Amino acid sequence: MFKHAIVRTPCKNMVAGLTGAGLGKPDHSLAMIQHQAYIKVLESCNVEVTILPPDEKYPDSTFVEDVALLTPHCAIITRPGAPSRQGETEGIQRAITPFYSAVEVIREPGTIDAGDIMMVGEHYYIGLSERTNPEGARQMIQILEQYGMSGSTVDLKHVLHLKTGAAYLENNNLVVCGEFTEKAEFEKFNRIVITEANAYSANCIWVNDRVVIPSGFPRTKELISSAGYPVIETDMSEFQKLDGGLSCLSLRF
Ligand code: CIR
Repeated sequence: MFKHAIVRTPCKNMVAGLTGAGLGKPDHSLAMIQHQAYIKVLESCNVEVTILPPDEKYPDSTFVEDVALLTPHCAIITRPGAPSRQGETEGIQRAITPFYSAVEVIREPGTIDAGDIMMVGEHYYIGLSERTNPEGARQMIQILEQYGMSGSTVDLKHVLHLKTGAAYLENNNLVVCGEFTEKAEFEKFNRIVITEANAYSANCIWVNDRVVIPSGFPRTKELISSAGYPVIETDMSEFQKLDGGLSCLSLRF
């Protein structure tokens, strides 16, 4: 179960965020409304949410998930693959200090975005992507092993991050889309397959036995409800314009 979450308020400069989505610029005022609703959703799942202030220096800084991996045993500060995001780690390191005494860091030349890391119990799947290089993954696995956990890599072809197309919902249930539907390493899971038309909703989050999905995907809602979860929908349109999914907006631990 998660007790805490950390989020960062979107900055006005989010309009300059990285994106390949081709959906236009996000509207900051609407993003603020959606972000506040997202926080309420997390609170309704019984997590205490720490809200960090906007950081105009970093347009993508609302996507806090990428800059740290928060495990039950230690926190690991990542080294984001996009140079424009590397400075985001400083603020996150400060924010996690009250919660963690064991804090590790990924070092150059390793790069890793935690959007590429999916937790399945004590094992962590790490996508090798344009953001996460083999050295970043190697350092991450070494740190996980030091604390009694484990990790393995997954090659990615098309998606930005591993969690763009896969989400673990606990109880052996795994949401998969696109290239993840056929991966041998995921065959052992009870796979909930999302079609390409609904691909954005494959990035959903399990929070204390509920599943939060983006609004506008009735088929995904149906599939996840049928697997036995109460589903909560929340509007994500402005974050989608920056390639950001539901998981990217929070660190849950
Ligand atoms: C980026 O390209 O880094 C941001 N615009 C979106 C990050 C999304 N994060 C995630 O999928 N974990």
